[in-house]
This record gives sequence, C-alpha cells and structure tokens, in this order.
Amino acid sequence: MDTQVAIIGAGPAGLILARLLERAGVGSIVIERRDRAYVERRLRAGVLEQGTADLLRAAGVGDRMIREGLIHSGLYLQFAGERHRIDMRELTGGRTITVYGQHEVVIDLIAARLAAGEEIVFEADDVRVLDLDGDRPSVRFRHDDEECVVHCDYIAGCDGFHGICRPSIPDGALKTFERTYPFAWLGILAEAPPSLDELIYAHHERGFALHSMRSPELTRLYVQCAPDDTLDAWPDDRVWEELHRRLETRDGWTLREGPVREKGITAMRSVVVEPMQYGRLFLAGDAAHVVPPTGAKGLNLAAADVKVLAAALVERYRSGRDELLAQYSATCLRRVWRVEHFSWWMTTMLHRAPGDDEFVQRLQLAQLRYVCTSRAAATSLAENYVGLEHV
Ligand code: RFL
Ligand code: PHB
Repeated sequence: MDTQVAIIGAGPAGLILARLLERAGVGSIVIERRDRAYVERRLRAGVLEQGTADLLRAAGVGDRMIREGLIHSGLYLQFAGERHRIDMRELTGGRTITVYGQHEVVIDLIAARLAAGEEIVFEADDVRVLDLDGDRPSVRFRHDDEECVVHCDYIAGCDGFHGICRPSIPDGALKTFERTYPFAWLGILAEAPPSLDELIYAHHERGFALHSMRSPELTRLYVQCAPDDTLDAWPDDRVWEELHRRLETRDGWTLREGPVREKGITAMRSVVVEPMQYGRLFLAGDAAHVVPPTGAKGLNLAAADVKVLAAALVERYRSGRDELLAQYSATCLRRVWRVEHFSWWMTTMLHRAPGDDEFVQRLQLAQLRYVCTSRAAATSLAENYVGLEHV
C-alpha cells in the first residue's frame, strides 16, 4: 500500500486532517487501533470553539452540527453561592461556542470519509512507524492476521496521548513540559434535561463542579474528586449529593436529577512536547500536548493543529515548497502555549488543591470577582473561551 500521508489515529485530529486533505486532493490512509463502534461511542469533549465549528462547516461536515448543536452565547461562573453570567457573544463581537459531543463530530467525519470512498483501517494491531528521518517513511501493522506496510511521504501522528508516535521519536529529540494536578474530575451523563440553558463553572469550598449538557434531554456534569479515587467510592447518591451542594445557589435554584448513563474519572494534566515534529513525522492533537479539561480546549487545539498541518501539506504538494511544513511546529506551539496558559489559569482559579489554605481561596475569589466585574477581565476570559482566531 502506498499513499501520500499516513494518518495514525481516527480521533478528531486524524479525521479532520484526513477530511481537509481529501478536499484538497491529497491522498491519505487513516490507521486506527480500535473498532469503529468504539471510537464512535467514546464520550469526551462537548464544547466547540467558534473557529472549530467554522472549520467543520467549511469542510462540509457541519450539517448535523448546525441542526443539533446548541449555540451558547454565554457561560456562568459561580462562587460564594452566587452565579454571574459572562456574555461571550457581546464581549467578543459576536463569537459563540457550539455544544456538540466529540463523538458526534467523529461519527460525522467517519461517515463523510467513507461516503467519499476513502479508507480507514480500523482494528490495526501493533502499529509501528519506521524510517522517520528518511525520504520514504512507512507504517507497519497487523490487520485481520496479515502484516501490512504503508509507504508514504509523511506520517501524521494523531494517535492521542497514549499513542505510539510520540514514543517512537528517539530519546533526546523532544523536550517535554509537564504538570500533573493533585485532583481529577468525576463525570456523569444523566438522562435529565439541563437545569440551565448554559454551562456553569462553580468554585466551591468542597471543590469544583461543572454543569454542561449534550442535548435538551441529556445533562453532562462533573465534580472534582481525588486523583486516586475509584468509581466504587462514588455511588450515584454521593455524586448527586456533591453536585447539589456545589452547584446550588442561595436563590432556590435546584439541579435536576436523572438516571446516570455513564460515569468516568479523568486525570488532569498539562503536557507539551517541543518540537511537534521529527523528520517526516508530524505530531498533532493530544499526541503532542494535553490540557486539563477546565478550559474545554483539547479537541479545539487538535483541530487548530491539523488545520495548520493540512495547509502546509497541501502547499507542499501544490507548489513543491516546504517552508510551511518547516514552520509547522513553531506555528502551532504559539497557540498551544496560549491555550495551555488559559487552561492552567481556569483550573487553578476554580479548583481546591489539597493543602490550599485560606490565602489561596481568597486569591481565587478575588480573581473570580474581578473577572465578573471588570469588562477587560471578562473579555479576556471570553475571547480565550470562544477561541482566538486561527492563524
Ligand atoms: P484522541 O481523541 O485521543 O484520538 C486518538 C486516536 O488514536 C487512536 N490510537 C491509535 N491508533 C493507531 N495506533 C495506535 N497505536 C493508537 N493509539 C491510539 C485512539 O484509539 C484514538 O482513536 O486524540 P485527538 O484526535 O488528538 O483529539 C483530542 C481530544 O480527544 C481531546 O483533547 C479532548 O477530548 C479533550 N477534552 C475536551 N476538549 C475540548 O476541546 N472541549 C471539551 O469540552 C473537552 N472536554 C476533554 C473533555 C477530555 C476529557 N477526557 C475524557 C480526557 C472532557 C473530558 C472528560
Ligand atoms: C463537557 O461538556 O463535557 C465539557 C464542557 C466544558 C468543559 C469540559 C467538558 O470545560
């Protein structure tokens, strides 16, 4: 098998890249470790920046998102028992976010790719990337008990944080920057209509909580928990009790409950590797960087990376020039670090870390109050949350 670009991973990064290349006439194969049903059901992010929604629409995969996605023009910050609205649309000159599940984006991208007659190899075992610093790298894997080899010009490592692309780069070629937070999120999907029409980010002395949603019938909720907690420690009753305590305000507003459909614990970390390239292997999305979910940025950053990568690859095939490819890592890292900062800032402003004393809590409350009363501070949060313009 030969192709121009071999894409490892059928998450948002790999599938958006494949779509952008297909629209520009560049050939690719997507190689994914899991089966189709698994990647289409994996419950993760839910917030699309304005630029991500625009990118999906421009790539011809936005129809269902436009029909079913929920446009939010604001969000709520809650602290000291009071809720404050940040009007993102008004503060950013009309920009908004779209609440639409990551797995729905994945479903739409897979359907579009298969409808276009393009290939996705699901259930590829033992995937390896070889000859990264030569002119003709290759990808080897096992599929249906057969050994397969794909020769290509470039490899896009879109295989997430636990993938094989980043670890295939020789020791010493990358520098890793890392923070692990001393807390985690326990998330549930509940069969209950959202209790409010927008997201609520709540600071509370017992720890952070978040009210989000997937549809008019499904609420997505998170509570801060300990990083070593297991699901056994969080029966549904305890989850609801903490959510009520942390999300309810003093004005009588209550949280709607419903049967819990999914429950999971997510670790919180910040990681960046530099550069996002080694030879002919380009890393994109979670394979190159992760952010804590508090800023709702992971999927959006993955989309921004592959927009840059697709433009650089298309330029290379159209004109033979590889300047944009050479600049790929530096171009992406500017946005990556801005988003790393925003995600770290939201996380440290809203969570309670073990050992935090009242001094830290007073600082958090002062910052939250500032964001909710200063137009300049609110604008800063709003423009980062809806997403800075793509380069
Ligand atoms: P993914 O989605 O992890 O996809 C990688 C794909 O590669 C496959 N793979 C391999 N394939 C072949 N060979 C191998 N050896 C392979 N190893 C792995 C995997 O099976 C998978 O299909 O990475 P990608 O595409 O970079 O996308 C990144 C996003 O998934 C991630 O950043 C977001 O989900 C983060 N995130 C959020 N991001 C947002 O923008 N907005 C949000 O609201 C938001 N909320 C969240 C989140 C992540 C969460 N969790 C569970 C980590 C909320 C949560 C709870
Ligand atoms: C979600 O809906 O899953 C979600 C929303 C906002 C976040 C993280 C996750 O910051």
